[in-house]
Amino acid sequence: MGVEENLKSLSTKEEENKNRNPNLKEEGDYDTTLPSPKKGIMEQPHQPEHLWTFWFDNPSAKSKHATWGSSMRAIYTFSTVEQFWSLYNNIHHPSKLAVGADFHCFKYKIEPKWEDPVCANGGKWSVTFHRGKSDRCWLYTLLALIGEQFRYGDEICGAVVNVRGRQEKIALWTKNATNETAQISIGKQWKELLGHKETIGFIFHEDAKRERGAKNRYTV
Ligand code: MGP
Repeated sequence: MGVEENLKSLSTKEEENKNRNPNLKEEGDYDTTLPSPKKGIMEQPHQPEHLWTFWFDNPSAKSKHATWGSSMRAIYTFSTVEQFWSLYNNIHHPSKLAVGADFHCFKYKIEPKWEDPVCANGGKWSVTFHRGKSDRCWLYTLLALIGEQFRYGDEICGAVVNVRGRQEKIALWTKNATNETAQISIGKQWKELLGHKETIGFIFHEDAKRERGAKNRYTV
């Protein structure tokens, strides 16, 4: 199945879920409806290749003096596309998250930190949006991850959206920053999936650790 078709079939599920509960994204709403199985047919859950974990860093728990990441928590690990949709439909999307929040979706057992041994030699591609404008691209990024859309899928660690006062930033973290072929392929494919026309840049974590505002090593 091609990228577009795959996204479409996953997006259709989102539409179906919205139709089931049109008030879904209101504060305090929890969708408890589940798809009713057809009589006599056991529906097999769709198993992604990897388990994925959502992580959240709560801005109200952040203090200027706290160590970076000390308030970051793994909130849910999911193993099926159905579980993904139930979670996705019951959590706030970036436009509704509080300023300062960081929301991550990483492969199970990879922590969204430079210090994680799998991330340590990696880097990230990022795209910046005006505040309130990243919801669609965040969803497309999640669908591309769990739908294993990337040709260099093994290179992917996960994705994060940082919600800030004036902007939202989505970053795609990868494992081996020096593997230029893989990074360029991932960057190009990600832009294509998002329908993003502007140039995006890739920063090595090693550089980000040394200085804030590190320079892009690759651009596509
Ligand atoms: P950032 O969030 O990657 O940069 O890191 P940005 O987007 O320029 O800043 P923001 O204010 O919009 O969040 C910001 C700072 O957070 C870094 O300079 C580090 O001090 C700290 N930091 C970020 N990350 C991803 C890590 C990490 O993985 N490990 C540690 N120890 N510190 C980090």
